[in-house]
Amino acid sequence: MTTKTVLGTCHHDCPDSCGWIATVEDGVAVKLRGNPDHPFSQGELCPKVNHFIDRVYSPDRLLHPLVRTGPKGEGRFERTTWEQALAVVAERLHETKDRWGGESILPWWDAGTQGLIQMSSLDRRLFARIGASQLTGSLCGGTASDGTASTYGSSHAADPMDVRRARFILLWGTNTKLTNRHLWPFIEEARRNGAEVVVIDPIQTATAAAADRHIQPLPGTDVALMLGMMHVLIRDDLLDHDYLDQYSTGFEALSEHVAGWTPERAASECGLTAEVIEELARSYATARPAHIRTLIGAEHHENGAMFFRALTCLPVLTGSWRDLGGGISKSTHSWAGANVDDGVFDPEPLGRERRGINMNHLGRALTDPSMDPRVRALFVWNGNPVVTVPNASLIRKGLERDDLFTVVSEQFMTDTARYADVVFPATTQLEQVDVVTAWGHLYLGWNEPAIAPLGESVPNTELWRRLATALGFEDEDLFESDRSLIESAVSGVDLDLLQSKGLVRVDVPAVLLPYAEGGFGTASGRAELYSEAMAAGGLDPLPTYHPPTEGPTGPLAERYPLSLMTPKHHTRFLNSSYSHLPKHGPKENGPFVEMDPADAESRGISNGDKVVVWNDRARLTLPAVISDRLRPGVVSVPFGWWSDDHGEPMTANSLTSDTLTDWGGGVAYLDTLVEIASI
Ligand SMILES: Nc1nc2c(c(=O)[nH]1)N[C@H]1C(S)=C(S)[C@@H](COP(=O)(O)OP(=O)(O)OC[C@H]3O[C@@H](n4cnc5c(=O)[nH]c(N)nc54)[C@H](O)[C@@H]3O)O[C@H]1N2
Ligand SMILES: Nc1nc2c(c(=O)[nH]1)N[C@H]1C(S)=C(S)[C@@H](COP(=O)(O)OP(=O)(O)OC[C@H]3O[C@@H](n4cnc5c(=O)[nH]c(N)nc54)[C@H](O)[C@@H]3O)O[C@H]1N2
Ligand code: SF4
Ligand SMILES: [Mo]
Repeated sequence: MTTKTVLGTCHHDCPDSCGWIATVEDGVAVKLRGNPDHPFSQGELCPKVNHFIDRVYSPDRLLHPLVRTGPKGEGRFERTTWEQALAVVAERLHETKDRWGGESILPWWDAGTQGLIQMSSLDRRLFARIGASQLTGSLCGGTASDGTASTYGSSHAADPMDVRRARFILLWGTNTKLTNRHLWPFIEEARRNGAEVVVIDPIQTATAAAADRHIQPLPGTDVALMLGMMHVLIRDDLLDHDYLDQYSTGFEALSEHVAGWTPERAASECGLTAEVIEELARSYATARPAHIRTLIGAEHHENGAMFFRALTCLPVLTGSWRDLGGGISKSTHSWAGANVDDGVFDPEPLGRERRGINMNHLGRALTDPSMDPRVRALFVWNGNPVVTVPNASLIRKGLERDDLFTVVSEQFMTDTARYADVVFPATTQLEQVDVVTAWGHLYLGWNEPAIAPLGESVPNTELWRRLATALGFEDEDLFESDRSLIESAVSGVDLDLLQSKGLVRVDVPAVLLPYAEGGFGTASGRAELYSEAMAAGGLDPLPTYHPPTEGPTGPLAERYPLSLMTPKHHTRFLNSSYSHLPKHGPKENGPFVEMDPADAESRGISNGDKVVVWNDRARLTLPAVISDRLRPGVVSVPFGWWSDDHGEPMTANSLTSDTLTDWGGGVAYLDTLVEIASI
């Protein structure tokens, strides 16, 4: 028997990008454990990926190309050869392009793998050559980046690992213990040194329960809370005047602007008390270092970019960016740019703009008859939009269209793949080479394939090369090898060293103090509390609170009085991945609707009752769970579950709003209103 160990990196859309070690016996992966040399993940994986080998060898893995034999959505397919499947797809794409134009073809992908080359690389060139529509917007992270850049000129922020040096930690709209579990030990380290941990979240999450203080505002109202905090900081002169003078613009305008935002006014918007806001502002401004930690939870509101715009003003007012362990940490993705440039995958300019379609508007794009040209062919990989994208009922409706040709590359027969005309089998991270640029820490990870591809599955890059051949293209750049793609996108790193060690720190200073002495990426080089650029773009030049239109003060609230949260909830799910696997998502555990005792009582609902949750988009029948984790007027249906055994949709996203965020191209699925009744 031959045994070897292979270094890799988790590919999941998760901030932790853990290093792993696979043990392989006679070509079969038998064990997967965390790489103890990884400075961030420190030898641990997680309850999802501890069973990754079961996922790889699951009897449900798709191992051969399939063509549909039953109605769309029913999931009846038969096996075919690669040659035949490619021929069918190539013929249909040619026909579609000839008849309706290239823009009638839409590629849709997300970060099912966030590996550098397997997430998106050759596809960009191929779909440009076809002249297809371009996917724009972001389901995750774009709004947070753009909101931050409105104040700082880039989305650079602190090294999350420096949270360990903080004496005050504000976890604002992030559920660290669930979604970013390997950061928690660094928070605990700070705590042992006396740090106080405060969580601001409309839900009493596991993270909130573990904190010293939990502040529970109404969803989507944080900008008002921040304006109230700024009011207190300025009123009580808890400011770093020297920092403001040297490194910011617009302080006078901001002072005038927040003068009316008394803690009382902010408190009434947020459903808090003025004392809570006073106390929060004071503890934030007087403790040093004070570290704000956020990820993406709060971006999914109509005012999502404004959340980050306002948040980024706070450490400028207090000068907290001077301190190692201070400032704000969020996605570290922009730092990876020091060594990784995925722009090299972009196609040569075509000399004309291709139509852009926001990825969050998939349902609209598939159902809007006025679109010219209508979408006639759809390619999906690295995502399961029927479960994960808002207004999912509309997506289903679109995918049912007889005149739509759908191709899906997948590892499993997901709710989305069930609508495909042709399904291609995809490899997993154990079977493909990649480099992973983390967004939760500063380490690049190498992923060496540990085993040969199972069945006839192929990496996404190989699918694009095969498809390019089938379509009759000969351009060399469509056939670049995986190694060459990596070499062209990664610079300033010894790739052999990266491959042999499995990880390398990105080339940024060992002591990362991005804004200790200004250095902001704005036109003025300063943090822009008042932003000329925003004003020029027709947006508020100052941080401004706009309540959501689909919220308790909006026009729909009379019919639908309850705000619906649809959070990540399950330690064994990664978005919709794993919810179908036996060790991860026993169907009897969910989904459910969680509600406050007051909302339940006024509707005559008892714990465990079957209830219907509805709005104009959909109706879901779910068991009620009555708890004190929410507040009256706010209910929660956790997301991630596929449809039930009868094909009935169970995804929370059937109900969610696909209104876009204020800027940044994201989506406000957390501004959704519903009503609930027992049945
Ligand atoms: N176990 C597990 N881990 C995951 C994932 C998973 O599905 N499962 N998904 C991964 C992915 S793709 C991502 S992007 C990250 C996301 O990581 P996070 O951003 O930490 O995760 P979310 O759960 O989306 O949101 C965090 C919190 O924001 C809160 N929130 C929502 N609206 C508001 C608001 O208006 N104000 C405030 N203050 N808080 C609000 C939610 O209640 C939630 O508890 O997690 C990753 N990690
Ligand atoms: N209501 C609500 N909606 C949400 C969220 C929420 O918190 N609440 N979270 C949002 C967020 S932050 C995100 S990031 C999105 C995630 O949305 P999606 O990206 O759609 O997430 P997954 O459901 O994990 O789907 C990833 C799919 O990619 C496939 N895959 C993995 N690796 C590969 C590969 O190498 N090749 C191919 N071809 N396929 C592969 C997996 O099998 C899986 O089916 O969901 C968003 N939607
Ligand atoms: S899903 Fe996240 S926490 Fe789990 S192994 Fe992958 S990177 Fe680590
Ligand atoms: Mo995400």
